[in-house]
Amino acid sequence: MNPISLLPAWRWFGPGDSISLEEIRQAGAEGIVTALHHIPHGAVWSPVEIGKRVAELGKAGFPWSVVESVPVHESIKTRTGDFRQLLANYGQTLRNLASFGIRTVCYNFMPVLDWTRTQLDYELPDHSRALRFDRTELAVFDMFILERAGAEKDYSPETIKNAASLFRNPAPGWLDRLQANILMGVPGESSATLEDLKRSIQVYQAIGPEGLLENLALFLEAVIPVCEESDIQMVIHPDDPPFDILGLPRIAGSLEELQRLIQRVPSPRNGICFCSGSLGAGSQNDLPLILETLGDRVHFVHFRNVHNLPDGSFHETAHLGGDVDLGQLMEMLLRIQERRSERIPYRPDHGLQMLDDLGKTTFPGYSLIGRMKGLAELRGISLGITASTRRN
Ligand code: DNO
Repeated sequence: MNPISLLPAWRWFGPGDSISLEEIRQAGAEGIVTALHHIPHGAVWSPVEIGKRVAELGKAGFPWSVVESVPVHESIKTRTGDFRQLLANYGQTLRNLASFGIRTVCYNFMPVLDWTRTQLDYELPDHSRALRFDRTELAVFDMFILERAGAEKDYSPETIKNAASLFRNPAPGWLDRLQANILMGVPGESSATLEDLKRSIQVYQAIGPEGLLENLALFLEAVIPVCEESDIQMVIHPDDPPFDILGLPRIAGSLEELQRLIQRVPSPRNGICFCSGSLGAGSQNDLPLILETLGDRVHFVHFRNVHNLPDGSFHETAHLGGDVDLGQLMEMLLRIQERRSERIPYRPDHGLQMLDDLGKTTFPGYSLIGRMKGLAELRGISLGITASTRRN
């Protein structure tokens, strides 16, 4: 095995991030994952704006390893309005990024909401805090706040009973918090409103999973030729959570769905961001099998861990503390990387809020110390694997 580790990277939200590039350097990262969050979804990222970010990172000694994300505008996902212009804009953004040597672009194709959690400060036994997705709490939101027609069909009688009793006797402020948590977007970007969500649910119900896959394929067919010309690798982030919620269709949450997407648009530029936390929250998913089957498509990795409950609820855990065996995945990824001429970038995705960060306001999932701990552990695992392979 080639004794070179994957490329340890760190998600930085730009100049508004309370964590500095210098701190990220001290945390052990070699590359940066970032996006131009201040540019409205759908607008072209100009060479001037991209250049400013490249220069800022360069000054701190970092390459811009991955763009996460160039967001896909809702009108592209729904194929409505000025989607043709938006597709042209996306292509132009990719060309502009490529002109700065940026080669990997992450995106997701989740309707309206990016990742969804019901609680952002779930206390673990050691008093650190984690993000959590609770099915009963989702049912409270779905049935009693969103008041989605037919929502009760998605929950067991027991969940409905528990949700009704939670809704009748909520802790002060809890219902508002629940709503804000579910509607929350990417840190530093605006949240969806309840009205947006209601409207979108109707639109997406008419589109359905087949229609959404078709819209994704049409998006890729428009941008992949640009990627081929400009040497860009697109990577789709899996749906998080990787199953249907709130009546919204999901199309990238399992091996079968990812395979279907690749069969539909076979160009090697149609790649995957392997997120162990998102895929790991699906009981249908065998993560080593996904990597074994689709490893050649993986060009970016999120290492994160979760603990799953039988009803589909889960909470995030320390990187080495959950149901997913990150050591095994790291070993497989090192083998996949051997077949490549380039290192695969990875980042410690989400960390627990812990130690000194408990007293601070941090972006949910993106505090410094929990991620630093995760990164240190991941680098150690990688080194352990490569050292032992060298010996054998
Ligand atoms: C959550 C992240 C996601 C991810 C996007 C990619 O913490 O993993 O927000 O960046 O879904 O487009």
